[in-house]
Amino acid sequence: LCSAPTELVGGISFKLSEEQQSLQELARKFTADEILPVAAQYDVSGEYPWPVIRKAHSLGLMNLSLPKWLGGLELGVFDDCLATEEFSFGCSGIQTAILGNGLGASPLLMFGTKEQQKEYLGRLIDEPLMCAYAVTEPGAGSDVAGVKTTAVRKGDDWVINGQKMWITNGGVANWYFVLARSDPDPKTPAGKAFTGFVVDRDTPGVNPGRKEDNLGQRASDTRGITFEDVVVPAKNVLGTPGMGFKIAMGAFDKTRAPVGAGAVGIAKRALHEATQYAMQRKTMGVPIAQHQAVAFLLADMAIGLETARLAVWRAAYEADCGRRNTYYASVAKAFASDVANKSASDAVQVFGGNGYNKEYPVEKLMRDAKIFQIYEGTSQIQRLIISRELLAAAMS
Ligand code: CS8
Ligand code: FAD
Repeated sequence: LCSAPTELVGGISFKLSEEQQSLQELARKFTADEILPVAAQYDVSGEYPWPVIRKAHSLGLMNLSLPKWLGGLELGVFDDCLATEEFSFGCSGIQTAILGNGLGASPLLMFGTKEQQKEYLGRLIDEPLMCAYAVTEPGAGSDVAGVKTTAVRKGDDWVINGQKMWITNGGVANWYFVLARSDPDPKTPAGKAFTGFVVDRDTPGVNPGRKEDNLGQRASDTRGITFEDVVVPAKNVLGTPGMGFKIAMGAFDKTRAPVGAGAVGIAKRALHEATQYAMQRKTMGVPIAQHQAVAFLLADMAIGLETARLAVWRAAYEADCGRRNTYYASVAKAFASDVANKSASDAVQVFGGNGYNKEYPVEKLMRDAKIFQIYEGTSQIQRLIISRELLAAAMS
């Protein structure tokens, strides 16, 4: 599936297809009508934004990549990025809750059997249900190969024991993708030592903890989850036993561009708010936008926004063309995250004292932006991946 612009084969085009323009407009209208008006309220209450999720589901704005044979839209990573940027403009916490389903579903989309897809992805289409991707543990975040949760084969079943941490949608998910070590031999390489499972939330022994009290993206539900003698049928193994690490990595290739798009949404909002404010606020007899020092802050925010979006689009395009996009996905995710953080911080600067206050929207952007440099692989890990890919290509 290649849903990116294709009319200039061999050249380059920034023209969205009619379908992509419609999706972008729908997501933009949904953000204006349903997300922006409630973003501050969810930031304060920390409640899960179920009404927004249900509305998004009813309008077909959730689970965009699910296949047509299940009743989905079968859209590409590029399309997902278009919608995600819009949602994040309104509230990146609500956007993360929505995109969390994309990450949870990604291993099943790539490696699930028809039966697994029908049972678990089909549910997401039928009802506004959430799923989650449970890989990180208290002792293993950047180092996925350090995952300690175990899976032991017992007859036709597997028994999972361990603890996951920082799981988005952890308390509201209907099912989880879970990565566990299935080969206890420490000498077995990561690429063969782990198995990926789909685990129903209501399986005995699955226990989500309390909602974590995070700095930003407070509408998103983040939890630890314990797995205590959780019995999972062998039919819930994704791919084959031992493939789990590669499945977990493959999912990131699809989702790091959309996560970057979420960061672009913050950068766009920061520029929007800062520009509006700079044209109204006066000092020394003129709007502050007329002070070059302030205007250049806006210009730098614009440079970041435009270039980060290009990096995200490139990474998404590569994925939709069926090429391994690990390098581009990490470039996009790392760059867009840094841009979002600089832009949000600069927006606070443009607002002066008001920027530091909760009566104005930009302090939330600064709190929300930080997580983009941490989740879905930290900025350091993206650079590790980029440098490894770069050097491997140079040596080949
Ligand atoms: O550990 C890896 C890594 O990616 N770490 C970062 C972890 C991370 O990103 N966590 C995010 C958790 S999810 C989250 O935060 C959700 S955010 C909110 C949700 C809402 C928004 C969506 C690493 C550091 C890159 C690699 O670690 P190593 O242990 O050094 O492994 P490698 O030697 O590189 O690889 C081992 C084998 O795996 C194969 N591999 C590696 N990358 C890939 C990809 N696709 C397929 N296969 C892959 N991308 C690699 O080739 C090795 O296989 P061999 O057969 O041994 O050669
Ligand atoms: P560590 O790995 O302990 O890293 C600590 C610091 O050391 C970081 O700055 C890191 O960059 C640096 N560092 C570590 N190793 C290296 C290295 N080799 N080279 C250079 N620097 C290094 N996980 C999921 O599985 N599913 C989710 O849905 C999910 N959602 C999340 C939502 C939120 C709000 C948060 C906070 C986290 C979420 N995570 C999720 C986990 C997230 O992916 C991890 O927090 C992240 O990958 C970092 O892992 P860590 O917290 O263990 O930090």
